[in-house]
Amino acid sequence: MRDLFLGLDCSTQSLTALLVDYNSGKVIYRYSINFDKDLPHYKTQNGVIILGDSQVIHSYPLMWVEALELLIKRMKNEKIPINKIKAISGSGQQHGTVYLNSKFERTLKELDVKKSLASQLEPTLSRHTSPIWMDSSTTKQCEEIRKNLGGLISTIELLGSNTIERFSGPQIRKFFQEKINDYNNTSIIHLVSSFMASILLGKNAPIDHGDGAGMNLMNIRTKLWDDRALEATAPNLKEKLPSLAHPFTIIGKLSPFFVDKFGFNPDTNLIVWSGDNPNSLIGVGLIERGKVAVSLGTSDTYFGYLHDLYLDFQGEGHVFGAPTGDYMSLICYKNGSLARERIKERFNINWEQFSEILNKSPPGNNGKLMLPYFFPEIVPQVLKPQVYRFGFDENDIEGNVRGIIEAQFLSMKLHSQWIGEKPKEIYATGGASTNKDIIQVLANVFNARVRIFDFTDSAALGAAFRAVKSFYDSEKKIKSWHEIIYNFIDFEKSIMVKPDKKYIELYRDMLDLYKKYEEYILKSGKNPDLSRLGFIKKYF
Ligand code: ADP
Ligand code: XUL
Repeated sequence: MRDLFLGLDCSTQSLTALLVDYNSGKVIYRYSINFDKDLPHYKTQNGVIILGDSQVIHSYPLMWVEALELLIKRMKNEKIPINKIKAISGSGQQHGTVYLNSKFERTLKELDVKKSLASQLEPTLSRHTSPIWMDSSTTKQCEEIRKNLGGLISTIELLGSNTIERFSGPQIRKFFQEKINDYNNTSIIHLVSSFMASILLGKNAPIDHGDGAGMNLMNIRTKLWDDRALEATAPNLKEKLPSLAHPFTIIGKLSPFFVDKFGFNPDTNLIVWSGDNPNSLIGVGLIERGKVAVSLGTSDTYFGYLHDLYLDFQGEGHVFGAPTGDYMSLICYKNGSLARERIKERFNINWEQFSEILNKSPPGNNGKLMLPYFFPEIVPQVLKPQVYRFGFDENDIEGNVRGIIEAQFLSMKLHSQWIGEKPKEIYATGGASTNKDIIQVLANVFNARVRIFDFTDSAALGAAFRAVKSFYDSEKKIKSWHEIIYNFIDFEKSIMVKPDKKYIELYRDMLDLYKKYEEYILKSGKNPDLSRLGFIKKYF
């Protein structure tokens, strides 16, 4: 008898399923629904819609629901043994909020197998779109909440993060201020993760501590909703939020809708969902200190396992709950894959050509340097997008290709210093981690080895690992994280990209230069052009 587990990941651009077989330690099925391509009637671009200006970015909860039904339908049509699945867990893009009215839970309990999920759930939404992590339109609300909580330091002490534009609390406050009637008609506010879990469960599912920490509403120490934060955000908010749960909680059995319509086993367990970054932490096997992961997905993130709570009082970094019950640190960039794609599209090249061009230019880019704010940026905070180029222009193909990659990793190195530990090894994941040439620049800038895996779906894999762990623990066949991770991930087989020691000093100097340009542009610092000329003289 095979023990199968399903990990789902509802990310910015796609919904992915990984079916894993614990006994063979293998992923036996992968399927992904791309929102733009497979559900074109929502007219999303890269899974999102831009409302008004570049700061208001939403997506459609019904699109995620339709994707879920489509995905499971395809699994059934392909005769995947879904009746053998023991447990399911999932992952969602973090921070996004879904607003539902009083019909939601009743509708979930009475779902009709003859009708589609989306058509039945449409009347239960009190807001048809969801603000997602790319939205940066809540600066006013962030300031109001922060002030109410006693300023930057006390906010970070309480919540593990500063108030941040994309986080759920400020987004909820904006909705309450701008659409008071719709807010009052909202009975429950879910995260993407708990919304998707609720549909599978057939009733409201809790939010886990990993994703809950990305809301500006959860006390980072007690891991409970914080009354002061709730009050500073919107009235009667506590009654509109699901409960909070440990990341290994079994939340119930799969809803009869999925059992009757698709043939799942009625005994299929559901494990609480979490955010994509906490899931990825476990999905790449990060359960110890000294190593960090860099995820190059729609967002670029840099994160690591924390045994103890460790806060960034500068306010750029975040602390979330980790799937192990400990903590994780994280910084997140909006100018990730989509910014790299801007350069790729500008010169009409594919990723192979992008790599070739990257390799033609030398490390240090002949002293050409970019500040890559194609979109509003999170770290450092840049609300009005603008790309700054020093020593080259937008028509210089080599300058731009190397310029963006070096800028992204230099910024990551600069802004991750609060975490304290210098990583000896970096685990790379996400769509762009398949690109070895991009990864070589990461290794050189950080002067660290980078491990590339033969899978990039670390969030879905992490969700499957959490399903494995919770299921076996509940059956008293306890398995350690180490055992589960090593059962599936063959670390020997992963590719190791080594830093080229020739460039240690060059990138140290370039980091200094990058910092000066950031200060020059963002904090009206001194113009560092002379230092850049010195850099060119020294290395080129
Ligand atoms: P998410 O999970 O956030 O939706 P993924 O981790 O699936 O995103 O990553 C998708 C991104 O990966 C695409 O937007 C694309 O830019 C990038 N990508 C895919 N292949 C390559 C490649 N060979 N080189 C660089 N980037 C790539
Ligand atoms: C993390 C963040 C993004 C999203 C989407 O704080 O905003 O990484 O989780 O991937």
